[in-house]
Amino acid sequence: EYEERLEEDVRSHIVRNSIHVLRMNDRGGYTVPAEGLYPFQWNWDSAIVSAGWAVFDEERSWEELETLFSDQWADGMVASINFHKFSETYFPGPEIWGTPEKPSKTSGISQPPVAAMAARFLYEHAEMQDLAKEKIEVLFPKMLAWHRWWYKARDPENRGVVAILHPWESGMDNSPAWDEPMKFRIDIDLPPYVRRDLTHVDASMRPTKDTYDHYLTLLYRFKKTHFYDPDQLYWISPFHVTDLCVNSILFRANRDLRWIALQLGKQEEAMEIERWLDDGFKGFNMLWDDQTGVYKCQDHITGKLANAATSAAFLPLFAGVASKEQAAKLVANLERWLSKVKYGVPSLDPEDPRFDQLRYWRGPVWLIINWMISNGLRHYGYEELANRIKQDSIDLTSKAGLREYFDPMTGDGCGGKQFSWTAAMCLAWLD
Ligand code: 9WN
Repeated sequence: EYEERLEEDVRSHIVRNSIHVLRMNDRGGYTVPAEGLYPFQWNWDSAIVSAGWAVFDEERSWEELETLFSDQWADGMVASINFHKFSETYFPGPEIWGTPEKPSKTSGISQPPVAAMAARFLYEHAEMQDLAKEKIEVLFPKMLAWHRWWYKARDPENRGVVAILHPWESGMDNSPAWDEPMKFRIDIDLPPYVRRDLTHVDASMRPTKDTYDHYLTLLYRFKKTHFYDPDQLYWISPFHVTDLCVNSILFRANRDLRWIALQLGKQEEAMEIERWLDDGFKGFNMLWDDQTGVYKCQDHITGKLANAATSAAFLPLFAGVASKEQAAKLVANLERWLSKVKYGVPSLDPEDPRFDQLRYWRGPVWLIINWMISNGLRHYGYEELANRIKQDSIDLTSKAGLREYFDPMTGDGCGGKQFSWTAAMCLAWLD
């Protein structure tokens, strides 16, 4: 009984601390992912964080999404980063991105489209229902325009699945799934640069210099292409990948957007979204690797599936796009992975020789991914496994606090501290 009380005390402390972290990272209408390390508004962070705000301040939670869409591009894109206020603590900032406005308001690429999922969450949990209705009506056409952008700018060949043109677009920046597609040549005239991330976080946890050179080669090439003209980037990018994270989130977000459309009586729009879902089912079939029983990202340039199984392999469960048979195979793999680590879900198969328990997206655990996988497992009827992942997430945050990500072997916290999306997950999922 004493232990139970102790556990309760720890959790109520975490809930209070999570509220404190969101308030501390609030910059007025938007929340930064972490003080210093990430001083701007990041796209998918912000959408996830709005669900955290919803638990204790509904008005503020809608404001988070409104601010995210305030710098939406004319063609519908919502950029990966919105630079509302000046900061020198992050590289590359607005002066490097150099998107058309002066000074640049945003980066020139996008990030996983979580917003429609978040908007549905806010709407369904709303106590202030009139406010929710008013807000969602304004947000709906903006979210629809963003989803349309994904298909127009990132799937002009109508494959049913969209491409990412930069690892930063996936949100899983340093994934081993990009090792092969990142083998293009670095520009020889790449301007010298100073990384700022290494002043905040140990180099062993971050991408290498060679990886950064590749990131920047892409950035400068895109900038040279009529300032990130999305209609051209698809055809000129040397990095061209069908990513499971973006596509699973887009598929799930399409379901939620369709649900919202029907709430608002928008039949025609709902049918348009329905077609994306139908095509998505077909597109995902290309990403299934039957031999190993997992989904894989695909290099669109060579047509090959990635030679790495990452935690994104399980996200089609969250999308609800996997068949029952595929789900059973995914679960068998997930169980094997979990038997090799103390805390799930590692971001790479622990038996992969590249597995690195500390380095960005090459081994560590992220709570937002745990939430998506656990949610997907529940949907397919794997309650026990879903609970194990939830319990691991509770144990990790009880032990290490609100860190950016966690070591799957020791449970130690890694990367940034007082991290907004981890706080949001503690409020919206774990409490
Ligand atoms: C680049 C903010 C972001 C997350 C990404 C994560 C990391 C940025 C970086 O931080 O990416 O966008 O500089 O490393 O990989 O998922 O949105 O938390």
